[in-house]
Amino acid sequence: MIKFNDQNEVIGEEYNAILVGVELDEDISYSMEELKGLCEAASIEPICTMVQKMERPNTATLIGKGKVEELKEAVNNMEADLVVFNDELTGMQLRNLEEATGVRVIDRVILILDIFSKRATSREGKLQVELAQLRYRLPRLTGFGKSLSRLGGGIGTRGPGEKKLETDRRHIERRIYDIRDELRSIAGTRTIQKKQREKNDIPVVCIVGYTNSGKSALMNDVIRKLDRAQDAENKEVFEKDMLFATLDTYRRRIDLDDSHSFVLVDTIGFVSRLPHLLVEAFKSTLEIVTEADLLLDVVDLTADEYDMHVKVTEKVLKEIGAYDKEIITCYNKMDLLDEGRLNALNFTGKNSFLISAKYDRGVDELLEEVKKRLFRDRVEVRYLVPFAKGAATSGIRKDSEIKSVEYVEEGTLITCEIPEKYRSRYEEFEI
Ligand SMILES: Nc1nc2c(ncn2[C@@H]2O[C@H](COP(=O)(O)OP(=O)(O)OP(=O)(O)O)[C@@H](O)[C@H]2O)c(=O)[nH]1
Ligand SMILES: [Mg+2]
Repeated sequence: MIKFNDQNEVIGEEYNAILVGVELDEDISYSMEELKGLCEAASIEPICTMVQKMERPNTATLIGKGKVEELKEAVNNMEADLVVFNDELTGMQLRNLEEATGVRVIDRVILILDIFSKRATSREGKLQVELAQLRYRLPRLTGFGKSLSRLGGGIGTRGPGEKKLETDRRHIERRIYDIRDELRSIAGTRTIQKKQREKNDIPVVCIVGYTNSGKSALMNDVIRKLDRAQDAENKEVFEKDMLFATLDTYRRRIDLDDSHSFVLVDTIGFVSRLPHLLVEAFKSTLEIVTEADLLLDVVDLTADEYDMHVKVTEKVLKEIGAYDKEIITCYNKMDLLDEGRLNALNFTGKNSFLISAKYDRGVDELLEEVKKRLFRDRVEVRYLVPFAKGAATSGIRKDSEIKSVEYVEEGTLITCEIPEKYRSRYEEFEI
């Protein structure tokens, strides 16, 4: 028996779930394996898997009539209390399937949303997930309210009774409006922060990639290497062997040396069939990716389908409008591959690096390349600015990385590295 708390969230006991997938024209075995991983991340125990090959899904129940009967029997025989579909279900399909099986039915979208809602920590992250949940619920409200219907945003939430439907709909719409409002104001604050960053002109590097590939591990390795501050340890981010360990973006300033710094950003991981609603909701958090000077796509070499992971990442980057960025692919976890497999890999050029974020292998070479790309358009220039032109001196300080400053009779003598695009601003002082 599953217990709910006041908010209708599941407490205590795990669900025993039957996983169901529909195979149209592509092989879904990997996707079903991943669904198991997602279940585990949501404390759901997958007890059996059913796949139906078909040409066209059934409008009323997704799977065919016979398969529904089979599912019903399996639920009874195995005492399952949940059915998880790999495909997104319509409101009608959810209702019909719940009626037929007598247990709660959810789909991949609710499952991922549920994991996200449990893990989100920042105010913004929580609001974004809630927004996606509400937008999922709204078109599925109609027709619900039969005794068995328990459609909710999260796995543990129970749906409304028929009479409450209209009130619920209005309530949801109002809540969506309020959330959007608050998200806009959070985004506004971020624009101010962005302006400040631009003033300092520190380049931004975003770590992106499939979930569990080692993005946070890479971030932590770089922090350990280069952050000489006493509280470097406190700057490390959460890293764990589970799907969606990171749900917010984390920014850290990294000083490569005295005159080369950048902001390194750890982001949320991607997954195949990432619900579109969620990508939408996370667009503002991922906005930093679209503004980055360079992306590091971390790929887990030990994953059987890492090619597919690269493709999924490409697809999401396209969706958020960041695919035109410079990308370095970082093939990670090389420590887990034997010599033979490593030798078989043939990465040429400076667009792919073989690394181990955990054991700090290949990361120095990677950072060397990052440095080259970020600062390649900088030139070393010497300026002599008369004391009367104080504004130019502060302008140079703002726009460049200062190497040295000397005060001579004629004025201030500055040696600095300045981005090519700002050079002309101070042309008259160049010596
Ligand atoms: N053996 C080995 N394990 C690694 C390496 N890099 C990361 N890991 C492990 O892989 C797991 C996932 O690493 P994370 O850094 O949390 O992965 P992530 O990409 O941030 O994942 P999400 O935040 O969930 O998207 C952790 O258990 C890491 O310790 C590596 O180079 N070698
Ligand atoms: Mg992470």
